[in-house]
Amino acid sequence: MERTFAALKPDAIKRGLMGKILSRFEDKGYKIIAMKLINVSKDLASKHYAEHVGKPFYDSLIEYITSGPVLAMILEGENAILGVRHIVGKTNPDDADVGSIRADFCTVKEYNAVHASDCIESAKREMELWFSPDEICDNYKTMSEIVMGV
Ligand code: FUP
Repeated sequence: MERTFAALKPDAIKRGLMGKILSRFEDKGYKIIAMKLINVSKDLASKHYAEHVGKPFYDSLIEYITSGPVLAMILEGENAILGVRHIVGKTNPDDADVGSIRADFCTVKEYNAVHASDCIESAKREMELWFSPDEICDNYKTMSEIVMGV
């Protein structure tokens, strides 16, 4: 079992896509064990995107991620880090596979609706950055887990 961090960015919230995007994660079978709708501070935004400091798109990226609420979450499941990245699709919607969120809902990389951790280290760092341990609700079983007696 793996855990990963994902976030629906302000364009997804403003376009009313929360339900549609979340259903893709739920339909795949990932368990949502933490979630919150938050206004991202400049401090959190700069920590989250620290790897992009100095790049030409950095300032607009920070402006965008702080421009409205973000729905942050932790998803759990088998190979969740890679699996969620596949569902999300490549950074540029033009390169994303049809059927992925970014291909199906987005047209430009600057507004690509969703963030998902890209590796084990990023997932750990981002989960710890966005959530405190008491915000994690891993004390429930999904219906599949109950039926399978897990
Ligand atoms: P991803 O892991 O797919 O979210 O992509 P990156 O970490 O490379 O980039 C983070 C965000 O920066 C992207 F979601 C969109 C933005 N970005 C740009 O605006 N322009 C670029 O050339 C590259 C990324």
